[in-house]
Amino acid sequence: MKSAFLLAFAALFLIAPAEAAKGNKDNGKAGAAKKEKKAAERAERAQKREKVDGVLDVKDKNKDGSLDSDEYLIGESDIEGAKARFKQFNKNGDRYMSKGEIEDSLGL
Ligand SMILES: [Ca+2]
Ligand SMILES: [Ca+2]
Repeated sequence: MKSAFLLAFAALFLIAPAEAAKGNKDNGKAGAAKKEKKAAERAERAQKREKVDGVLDVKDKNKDGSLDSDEYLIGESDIEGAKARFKQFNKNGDRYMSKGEIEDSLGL
């Protein structure tokens, strides 16, 4: 009776760490996948930010860090579409599409 108890007790100690290790491994995998996804999202956001910077670089003629509609519409082939986009991006409805507004609109 006593030995059976000891055996069960010993088995508990053998199984428990194995289960714990398995759990950690699974968590590790999920964690790594999550980290990878986050890294990919971060990279995508960084890429979008670079694009925003690029667009501002080209279009922000007076270098005030935001685009008025004239600046934004220069070089756009689809003026009506660009106007709609300007309205959509210009969240606070002033005359400027700020870098922050552009980034917000892109989910950055
Ligand atoms: Ca400007
Ligand atoms: Ca604005």
